[in-house]
Amino acid sequence: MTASLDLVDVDSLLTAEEVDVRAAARRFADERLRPALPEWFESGSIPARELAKELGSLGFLGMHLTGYGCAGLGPVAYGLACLEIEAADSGMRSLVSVQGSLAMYAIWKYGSAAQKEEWLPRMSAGEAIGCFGLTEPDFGSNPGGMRTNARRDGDDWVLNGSKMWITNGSVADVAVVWARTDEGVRGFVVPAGTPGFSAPEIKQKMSLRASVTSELVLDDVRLPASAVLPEAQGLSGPLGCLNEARFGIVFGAMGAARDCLETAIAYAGERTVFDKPLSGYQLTQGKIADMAVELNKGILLAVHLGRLKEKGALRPEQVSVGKLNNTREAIAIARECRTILAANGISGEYPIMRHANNLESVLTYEGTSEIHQLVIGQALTGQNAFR
Ligand code: TGC
Ligand code: FAD
Repeated sequence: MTASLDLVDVDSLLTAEEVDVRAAARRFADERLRPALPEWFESGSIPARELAKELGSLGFLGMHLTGYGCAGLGPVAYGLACLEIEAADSGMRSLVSVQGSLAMYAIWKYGSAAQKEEWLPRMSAGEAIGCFGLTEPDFGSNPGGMRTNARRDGDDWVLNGSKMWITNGSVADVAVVWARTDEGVRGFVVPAGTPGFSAPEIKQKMSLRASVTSELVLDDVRLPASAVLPEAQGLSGPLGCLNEARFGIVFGAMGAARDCLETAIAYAGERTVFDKPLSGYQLTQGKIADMAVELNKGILLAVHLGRLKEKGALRPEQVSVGKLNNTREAIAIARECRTILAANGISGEYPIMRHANNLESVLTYEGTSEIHQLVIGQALTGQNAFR
């Protein structure tokens, strides 16, 4: 956060290492990502392979994991990197989250020694891209209903089904695919070239356009016994990965919000209406003050959850508090900032509408707001209201 927006001195809660990581991520976002994003968003295509290698060389892929070339940094450092990258674009943070917190984390946490050796060093370097296939066309919020199945055939597994809305799918070298088996839900490591596996890209997105989103099709995909993730059994496997990615979003969403607010404050200082700067009107200052208060509260919450995570004390419903609050407030901030820029607010010359559109996806993926309300509701009341 710039000094001027850091109203409550969140910086004083950070270590020198965390500040350094944040500065490196901000530099990359400002120099490499921000100038290119309007064009990537407009064309709906990104140089995913180049970006993965650059992010890998800077240590941003799987940066909170240990070993296999991963940086082994703490959760707050990881969160701050997500924040700075999402200040450029949520799609860029998605690339980082899906690679590090979903695909790599699944292999790191539940994989065999051979799976880890084969994939993690290349993935942390950005030489191999991963995706994470949980959602299906008919089962998003309720992944336990999944139809994708894996049956044993001798020593092999044979997978059939489809996954939907999968980030990085078409550019992935490896897919972590969750499937129903006789033993409950299991995870499988599927190399992209496996016969019967395809990943057509989803087009015509109005949100997260600077991100690859795909369907995964599994048509009699035959895999060796060694492809199953040995340490994941049941739905707690994929849901355990979601905790990691949701944590990154708690920080990331505040990056998109900060970028909108910085843009709006600068604009209001330059724009003259009725003979004086827009920033000199009480209505404008009321908006700016309210947004800055929510931004500071959101970042404080993110850092607090990060400190709990450092101690191994972060519970899933606490992650839900952060994901629910910070995505909801980020999209509210983006929309309010858009009003300050008025017509210019809808132009791609400014990042605000792009962030607002992206945040529609961020509000939905990694558990919709309603799902996080229900997780929190269940924790408070003891009643399961999902079904
Ligand atoms: P339920 O019966 O409650 O639980 C089944 C098993 O899972 C355990 N569990 C968890 N474990 C770890 N972390 C969590 N957060 C967990 N929540 C539940 C639970 O203890 C149980 O374990 P066991 O050993 O007893 O079997 O499951 P349910 O079917 O009632 O579902 C609960 C619900 C609705 C909260 C869950 O299904 C859910 O979170 N749904 C939302 C799905 C979702 O978030 N999908 C995201 C897909 S990935 C994505 O969007 C990537 S976006 C790209 C980017 O990040 O940029
Ligand atoms: P649904 O589950 O059909 O929900 C529809 C509506 O019903 C929502 O408002 C929801 O909150 C509400 N609802 C659902 N259940 C209840 C209930 N019990 N009570 C009240 N309301 C309820 N998934 C992956 O696996 N991997 C990825 O990499 C990935 N990347 C994505 C990228 C993008 C750009 C997007 C948009 C999505 C991505 N997803 C990914 C999918 C995402 O996780 C799902 O879209 C999300 O979980 C919601 O599922 P759904 O869209 O099927 O909505």
